[in-house]
Amino acid sequence: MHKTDRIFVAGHRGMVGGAVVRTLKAAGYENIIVRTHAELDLCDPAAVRAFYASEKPDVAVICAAKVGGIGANSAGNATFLYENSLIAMNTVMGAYEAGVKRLLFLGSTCIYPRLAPQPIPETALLSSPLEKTNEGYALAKIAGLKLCEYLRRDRGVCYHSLMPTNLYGTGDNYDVVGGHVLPTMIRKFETARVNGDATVTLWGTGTPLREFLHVDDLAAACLFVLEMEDPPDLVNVGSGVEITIRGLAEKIKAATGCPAEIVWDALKPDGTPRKLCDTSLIRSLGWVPKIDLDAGLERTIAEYRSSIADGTLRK
Ligand code: GFB
Repeated sequence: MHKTDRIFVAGHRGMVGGAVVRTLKAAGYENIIVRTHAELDLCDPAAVRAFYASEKPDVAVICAAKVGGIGANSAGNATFLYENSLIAMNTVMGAYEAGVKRLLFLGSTCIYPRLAPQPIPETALLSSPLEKTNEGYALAKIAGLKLCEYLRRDRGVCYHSLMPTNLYGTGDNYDVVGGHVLPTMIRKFETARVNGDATVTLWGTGTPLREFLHVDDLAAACLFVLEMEDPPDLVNVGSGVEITIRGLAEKIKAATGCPAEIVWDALKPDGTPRKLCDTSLIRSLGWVPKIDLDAGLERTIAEYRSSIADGTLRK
């Protein structure tokens, strides 16, 4: 990738796309092309084809997706499968048809089987059944990464994928129904602290294990693989550190200074019991994460408080 390349970042208004744009610019890549949803509907193949034909990017980074936490996914598998399949097929095949030579496709470690070996190596893909709560999303992401793999193998373009673990950070979605666990917990504990509530209700049993990565670390990993001449087809990105959901709740309760008691609603789903990705491949290539969970949480809580104060919270 060259500093003068025209780089299309799909999904720049999302948490991941926003971080990728910031990171590319900070590294001296100024020629970045973005489109809002209103300007370009990525589910519309003709619109995406016309966009690529007129803009002719050299590189595409596909961060756009319909995303959500366990609540949104389990209630909306049909939509998650449909929209994410369309976005993946249109952005990847559209790029290929327009002669884009380089493309990075982003997915999620929920592409791996529910009971994959832990930590989960890239080779666990398609080795056994998926977690049901997010099967639709996972299938769409698997289709996208496979399309990249086939185009690279059969047609000689450098299309490759990164699979990040559970992400959090700047620009996250704080919707308590559809959001992911970490921003939701920040919002729940902060709201309880401000309102003086006696309890905070969280979902499931608190026993599942998750791994969290700050989105700026992911963006650095994106730049790292984009600057490689011959990156592997599929690479995991994670912090390598896991924590129980109960442990995360205790951490956020302490970091927000919220005295409320935690109540677990076991009628809500736990999802996959454990999801720690094996990051030995990306580490062997030379990438390491820089933001540990305590530092990342401190920063994210401060950003949450300032976005509440200035009315810019995404929810
Ligand atoms: O982050 P999360 O929504 O999704 O939930 P997944 C992680 C865990 O946190 C589950 C528990 O065990 C939840 O039961 N949890 C506890 C809560 N309290 C809450 C709460 O208030 N809100 C939420 N949302 N969870 C998603 C997938 O899976 O992860 C996506 O559905 C994607 O496809 C994403 O892969 C990264 O980690 O289970």
